[in-house]
Amino acid sequence: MNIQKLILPIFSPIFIIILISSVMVNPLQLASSLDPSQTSPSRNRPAITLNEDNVFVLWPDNKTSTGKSDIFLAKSADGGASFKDILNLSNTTSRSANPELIISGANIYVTWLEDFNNSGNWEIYFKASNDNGTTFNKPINISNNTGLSEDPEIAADEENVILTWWDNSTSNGDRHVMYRASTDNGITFNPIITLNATTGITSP
Ligand SMILES: [Ca+2]
Ligand SMILES: [Ca+2]
Repeated sequence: MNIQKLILPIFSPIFIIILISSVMVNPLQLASSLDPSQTSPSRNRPAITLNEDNVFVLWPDNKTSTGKSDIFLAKSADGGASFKDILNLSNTTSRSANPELIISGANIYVTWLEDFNNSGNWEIYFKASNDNGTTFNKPINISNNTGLSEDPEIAADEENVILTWWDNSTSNGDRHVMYRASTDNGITFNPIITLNATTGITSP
């Protein structure tokens, strides 16, 4: 067999064009892949936390009157033996997804993604309870920008609450890790800090 005949087609212009086309990212596929409802199904799962006998389970559900998902919370006060008082925490006519929660003393902190006004602009929403989940404060739009905000994570300690998420709202459209902190149990939040992986920490 003539090995040269086999090698030459690999370097032919047609083969190279096919190769480049196969590795290029289709812009439509990229846009689709940034839709949290499509790319993060594994993240769109129930979340759970507990404090002594209090167990909280959080999940997204589209069995709503609008057919658009909301974030529901179930609380058990007997170590998970029984649950009652299922609360609809988002209660919006747009999609609500990817919930996370954390407990710190009598404070329950919840974050999720909200398809703001069904616009495709996903935002990081936050809601706090300061009475062990009996009542919740009004939701806060933590990201509040026109970029795609997704994958929120939350942590808390005493009166401090911190949130991080991905966001592409910067001028060049790059995705950055965003950070926002509260020092009063989630009542108010400091300005957003953008964590830039290439130049260090910058504030918008
Ligand atoms: Ca909703
Ligand atoms: Ca946003």
